[in-house]
Amino acid sequence: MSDFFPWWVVVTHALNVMWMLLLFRSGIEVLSAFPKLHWRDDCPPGRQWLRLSRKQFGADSRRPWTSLDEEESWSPVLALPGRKNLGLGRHWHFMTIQFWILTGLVYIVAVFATGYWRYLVPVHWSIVPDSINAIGSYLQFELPATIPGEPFEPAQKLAYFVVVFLMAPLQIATGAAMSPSVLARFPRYGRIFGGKQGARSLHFLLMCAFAAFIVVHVTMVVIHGLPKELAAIVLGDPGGDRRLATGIGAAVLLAIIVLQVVVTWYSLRHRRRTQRLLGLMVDPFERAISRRFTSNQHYPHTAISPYFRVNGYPPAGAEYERMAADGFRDFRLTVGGLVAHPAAYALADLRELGSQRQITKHNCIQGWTAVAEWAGVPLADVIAQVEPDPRATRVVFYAMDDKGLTEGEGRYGYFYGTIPIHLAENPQTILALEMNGAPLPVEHGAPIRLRVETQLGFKMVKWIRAIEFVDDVSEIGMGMGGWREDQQFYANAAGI
Ligand SMILES: Nc1nc2c(c(=O)[nH]1)N[C@H]1C(S)=C(S)[C@@H](COP(=O)(O)O)O[C@H]1N2
Ligand SMILES: [Mo]
Repeated sequence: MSDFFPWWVVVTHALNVMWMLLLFRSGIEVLSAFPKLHWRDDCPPGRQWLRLSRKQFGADSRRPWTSLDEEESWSPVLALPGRKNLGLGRHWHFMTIQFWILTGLVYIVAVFATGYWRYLVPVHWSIVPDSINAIGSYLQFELPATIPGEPFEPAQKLAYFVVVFLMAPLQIATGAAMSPSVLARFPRYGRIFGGKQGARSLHFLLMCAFAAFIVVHVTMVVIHGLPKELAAIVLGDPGGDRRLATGIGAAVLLAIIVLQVVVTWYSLRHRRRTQRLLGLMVDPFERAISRRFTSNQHYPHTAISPYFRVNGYPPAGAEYERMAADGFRDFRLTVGGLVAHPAAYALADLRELGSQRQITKHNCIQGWTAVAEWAGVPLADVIAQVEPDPRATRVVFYAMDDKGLTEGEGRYGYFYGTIPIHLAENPQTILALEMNGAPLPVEHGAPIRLRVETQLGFKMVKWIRAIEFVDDVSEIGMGMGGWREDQQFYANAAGI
């Protein structure tokens, strides 16, 4: 094998092609859920810097809309799996990222262990003028000379350096800066990239840069003489049998494309099974960070967003309207299940139990964010009063909105959500009764909504009517631990 194309470069390249395709396509699926890019974490409607959707919603829209209306259905050719499957797209993204990072680590270790790094890491600023000269040569349809004793010309070396040592780590760092658990625990880390939306925009731009690099990279390989380069890449030997090399290269590419088709088809055809299978790999990872990180958010009043999107239409029906009209005077929140002291609380009882105020950032799974001040009862205070049985592992929140009536799209049933006990005891987990200093508005969950500040928004059930402590959620709804998990195949762990 040649010194310049050792076998591990070849193998990590093949794996990387597969991972990158999965990451691009699942990332595009995630983008389709909120096909807009902002620089500010307020995400003012209509003020995005990029909109990949024809639909327009304004803050002053006359017709009520919720953020799920902004979601687009993109083709399974482009997106994995396509057709409004954010939950599954995220599963694929988070499954693949683990393998992509692992492959990258193996590559980096090999690069340094073998001394190959000398071909990738420029050690002198002269690489910059040399690269400009090399690009000049290409523009005159000439191939620039490689650096003496090295396989690459200067522009090539610089590009590889930027991709491997700058873009890849930045892509991982901006990815982490979108996790609500990470942002809740380390708000300062989020600020490095200009907040969640800054990280999201950079993550998108880096994806475009990766795509551009791949196009140029492949074009260059073709320009440099495809059969020879293929022999060098596939067989690790530029002098090897070119027909064999072309055959193997084509077979590997075909296998990768077939795999894309199969996983896309399978994901669309067997959504529940895909959710469960990928969940086995993704959930433990998500759970680990949700468990370890407690929310430590204290935004100033000036950070409060002028506009806070709504997700989910309010409960339909006369009963709810009547309660809302008299300020929920007769409303009772029932708390029961595996507890020593089941209770029914009027709003005034809850207010007496305890009170806490917090200014925090909301992270909807679709991608938008907004900051508000919430006030209410720490869930820990309710727990202290009802005394859950040691068998109780999860808390269920039952809501008053029947999604079959309010949303359609073939989905049905009352909204509900569950969280593990340790999240319920998180210091910033509260039953919110107020938003921005006023009683909770109807669209944001009146009279009571949950705030779990390390989690994605879909966990924070609005319009709560009852709370139950349980040891098992498999008998509730479709058994996946929440309405969006049941109906939209979201992961139950929502820390990223
Ligand atoms: N009962 C109920 N709670 C819900 C939802 C819903 O549709 N019904 N949507 C969830 C989602 S996906 C998000 S992002 C937040 C949105 O909260 P907001 O409408 O106050 O912005 O509420 C969550 N809680
Ligand atoms: Mo959401």
